[in-house]
Amino acid sequence: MSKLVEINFDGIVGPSHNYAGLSLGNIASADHRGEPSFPRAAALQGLAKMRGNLARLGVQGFLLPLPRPNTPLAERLVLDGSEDPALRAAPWSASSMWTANAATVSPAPDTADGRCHLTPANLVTMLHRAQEWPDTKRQLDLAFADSAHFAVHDPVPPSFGDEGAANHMRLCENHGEAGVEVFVYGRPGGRFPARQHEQASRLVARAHRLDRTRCVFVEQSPEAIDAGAFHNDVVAVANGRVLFAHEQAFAERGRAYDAIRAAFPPLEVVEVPASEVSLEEAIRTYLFNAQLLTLPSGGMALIVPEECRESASVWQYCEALMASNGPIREVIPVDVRQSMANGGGPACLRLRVVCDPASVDSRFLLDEEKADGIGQVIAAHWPEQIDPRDIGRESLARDVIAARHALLDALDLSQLA
Ligand code: SUG
Repeated sequence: MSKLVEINFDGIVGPSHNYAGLSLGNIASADHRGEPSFPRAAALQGLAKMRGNLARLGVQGFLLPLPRPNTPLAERLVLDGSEDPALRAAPWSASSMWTANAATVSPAPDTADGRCHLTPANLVTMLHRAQEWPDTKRQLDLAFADSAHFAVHDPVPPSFGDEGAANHMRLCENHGEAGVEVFVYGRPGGRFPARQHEQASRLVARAHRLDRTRCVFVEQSPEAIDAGAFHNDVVAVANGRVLFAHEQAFAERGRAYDAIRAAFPPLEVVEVPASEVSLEEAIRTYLFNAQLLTLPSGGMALIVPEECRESASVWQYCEALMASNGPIREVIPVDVRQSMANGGGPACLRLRVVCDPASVDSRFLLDEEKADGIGQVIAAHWPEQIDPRDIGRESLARDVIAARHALLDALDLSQLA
């Protein structure tokens, strides 16, 4: 029997979590710009989500916050107080919490050499995110060090923007069997940046040595990007045979579904019509930025943000979905409001890796006891509140660095300091 299972590696929200409004095209980030943030609450919300999924699935991983403030970047930016506050905030960003953007992952059954391939995302479209990959790669190199099972690549070279798993979906009969990988790219020219470049997607597929007949390249709809769906995972999510997508997720949707079905005939599309949930409401509530999980019982559950339950149209749709005979039988809201206010829902906060848990460095795998320990470190060390005016202050820098070090110590991962 295959030992391959899907493990969700959630990003632990870092102690510098703040609302600096750095992401053009991400409406939540722009709307909350300048507001105080609550890093401790944010990290505890993320931890509670992890605990819920650990209980549901029996397995859960995590990745650590990256070193912030990023002093070498701050030095290169020659920050002297005269600069734009957005520039000052970039080295402080806790954006690595959204591990769906950490890498693109092709599980072993999909690749020519039978190893799981990971390519860290270069995230070159935005400065605060482009700084992530070297530290992300260090962490992936450690967590997935077993080269009999994993290959960790270098990122795609600039200027081809790569946003990782947020623009990648996988369809399969079972997680441990060969799947079909769907890469979703954007075309530039709209009012917001199209962050995923087609050539980046194609390069990743080649580097991972995927079977060409089991890869599909699909264009994200320009209207979705213009409405604020800066990543495909804001308007679509896949799991097993199921593609759950908004009607306006893809450019030429009929052709997109046909191309996916040609590579993966058992495809089941659960499409949400705009007449039931508008694109704007889908983006505001992040209905599609959900974790679509196969439960041990075999059924699927959709882990959605609490914001979905508060929206009349979205919740009405979810209730009908649960009552239907379709593949998604449960919709479970979770509170990740601190992350949501920066445009990161339940799906942004996790990187899916299909692998044998025994092949992963166990320091990156969660159990109840470790969750308690992480919770204690967060409660004791994470700042309760950050006012954007505090960004850049020496005393806050000291607190943020010390908080991260306390976590690394508790997890025996001081080598990432
Ligand atoms: O890249 N927000 C992130 C949100 C990433 C969501 N990820 C996925 N959809 N997979 C982004 O836009 C906001 C940071 C700020 O404004 O300070 C930010 O980077």
